[in-house]
Amino acid sequence: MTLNVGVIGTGMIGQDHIRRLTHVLSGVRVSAVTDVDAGRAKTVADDLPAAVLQPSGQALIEDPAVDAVVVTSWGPTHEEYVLAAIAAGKQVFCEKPLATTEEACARILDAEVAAGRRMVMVGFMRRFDRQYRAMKEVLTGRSIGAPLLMHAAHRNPSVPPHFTSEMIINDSTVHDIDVARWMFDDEIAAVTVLKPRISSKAAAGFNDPLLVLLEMASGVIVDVEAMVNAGFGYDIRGEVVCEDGTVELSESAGAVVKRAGQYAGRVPANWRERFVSAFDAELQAWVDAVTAGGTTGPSAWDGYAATVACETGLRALHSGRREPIVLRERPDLYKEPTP
Ligand code: NAD
Ligand code: ISE
Repeated sequence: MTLNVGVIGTGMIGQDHIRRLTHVLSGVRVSAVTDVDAGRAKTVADDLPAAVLQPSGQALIEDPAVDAVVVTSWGPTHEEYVLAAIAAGKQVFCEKPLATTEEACARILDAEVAAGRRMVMVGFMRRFDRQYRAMKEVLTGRSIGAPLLMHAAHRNPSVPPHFTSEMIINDSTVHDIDVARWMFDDEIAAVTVLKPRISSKAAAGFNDPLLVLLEMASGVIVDVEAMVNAGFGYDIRGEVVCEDGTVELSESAGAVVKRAGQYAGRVPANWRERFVSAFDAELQAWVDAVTAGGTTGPSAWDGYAATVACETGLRALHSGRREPIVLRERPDLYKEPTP
């Protein structure tokens, strides 16, 4: 059986997901695309023999030739499309963020709970990365004792001129927030944001890097160095310190060359290169689960909790204080930990 997927948003990651849905993954094809930039969507559709160009997200969701929906438009538009997919009874994969405000995420939770089944997967692809999974396996096995703290770094080589300090939290650190919740099967209790010396490469008025401290409910503390003008490459780091040992992500770029008393390897150029296999695994898992009649992976609750943590992080950025996180009661639909 082939799953027919409609893609809303044919920008950078939309095109990347269309490429993998078309040329890399199995059991799926792209049957419709749309974008507010109709010219861009048409160019993409012209390259896809099985795809229809739909005039709007709503039309795409209603198209009987679309079994399930992928949302890769701008964050503020996600709520509308996720709610419409749920209302149409269609499974939806939504790129992060699930939605940009706590209230919008809560509306999605309410709609999914009313539908009585999980219909939303959020695109936190790091959960499908081989290295993060290996790290979680070590922690779950308890061979190095209880976790105490985690050091993480999220370094982007550069960002477009419109990027802001707020986006370091909402756009970038949101991944580390999801990793922390997933790695420790725990909620974040409070956020503090420290502002180190500003990089001379940062645009005026822009605090880069930031040090984001996440206090988990268990007491584990996660420090995230988030930097978006690192220059040298896309560098994602993580080390969990436990009572009897440590576990850390290995270098990601394959071969290390030792020569003339030195060693060297490649630093990924960007998130696409670093997480290409994770994106493939994430969307294949979604396709397989939807084909089997359900969904998998990060849930709408995970999307909600991440957005609340980001909003709290923004408060902490501006107040300079430790800001506690308050979540609504977790509905039964989301009681099981998500893969
Ligand atoms: P982009 O600007 O390249 O593409 C977004 C596209 O959405 C554009 O073509 C735009 O015209 C279209 N769009 C905007 N409003 C729309 C609407 N109402 N209906 C239909 N189309 C609309 O952005 P991008 O970098 O591709 O990011 C898209 C989403 O993916 C964002 O939410 C972003 O956070 C997320 N993203 C996730 C990752 C990841 O690592 N998981 C990486 C990059 C982007
Ligand atoms: C981008 O939107 C992503 O999601 C990438 O994974 C992240 O590393 C980058 O910082 C964001 O801008």
